Amino acid sequence: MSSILVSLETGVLAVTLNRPDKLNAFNPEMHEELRAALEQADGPEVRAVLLTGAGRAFCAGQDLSTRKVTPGAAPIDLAVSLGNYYNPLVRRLRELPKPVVCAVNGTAAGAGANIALACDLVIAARSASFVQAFSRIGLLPDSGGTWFLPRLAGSARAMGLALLGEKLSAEDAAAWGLIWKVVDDDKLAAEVEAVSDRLASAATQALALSKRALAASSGNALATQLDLERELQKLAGASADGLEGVNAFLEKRAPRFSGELA
Ligand code: T3D
Repeated sequence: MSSILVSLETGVLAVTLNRPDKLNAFNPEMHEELRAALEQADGPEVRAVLLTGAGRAFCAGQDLSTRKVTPGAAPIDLAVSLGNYYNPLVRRLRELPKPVVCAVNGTAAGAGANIALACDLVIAARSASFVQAFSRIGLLPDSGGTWFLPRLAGSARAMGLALLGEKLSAEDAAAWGLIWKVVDDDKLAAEVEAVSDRLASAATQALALSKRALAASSGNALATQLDLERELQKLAGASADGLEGVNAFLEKRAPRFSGELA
């Protein structure tokens, strides 16, 4: 059985983590398959990505059954795992010039929680939860957790989540600004499909430029960010979709965006 399911429909590349009996915990095979699936997102036929999990969890982070060390043996070098797998995955999600929607269908724990937070629009089922499980097993948050949490939730809440490793409900995650929204469990599939379809018919380049500008903002002074907006808006305004958007508005009709990246 493949540990990643992939389908492409109406411009949306749907990627499902598919190790439900392991709560979709990551092993090297799942990392490799996910990497390959996300490579498909480079094609012009893909205009949005939807990431979710099969079964009752979104993802329980690293598969800990591969991490048992016998007493006296050399420890596993976790820097290798982060360098080969988790860090490139988070960077890929952040740098992909297409919107990534994450449908958090259940528990998101450890790296699973932070991979969800790395996505652009996170929509969670009401029964879902987020667990920075790392401290419980003697680790610190990775996969961008120490970067995302203080920026999204503020440093006090970031510290509490990281040090205590307590379960945060989807509703609190939304109230704390960690995610876009929470919906009833039976509405999740329809909601994420509607949002993904909407993004897949939007002006893809403008969305990519928005991602780029927002990503740069946390390291920029306002003056630098204003300069960046000026440069990027020049590109957006000169693009086919930029022209189509304004023309459609003036002609009082719905825009037909091509989604071309340049
Ligand atoms: O190592 C590196 O490469 C470095 C990178 C690390 C990144 C990380 O993600 S480190 C953090 C790893 N993840 C965790 O520590 C989470 C561990 N899991 C849990 O805390 C809980 O299972 C959950 C909060 C996710 C869910 O709790 P609950 O009560 O809903 O389910 P459960 O009963 O605990 O788990 C159900 C089964 O899934 C159970 O197996 P069993 O008893 O039915 O055979 C459990 O052992 C298994 N499971 C859950 N998480 C993992 C896992 N098996 C392997 N790895 C897991 N991460």
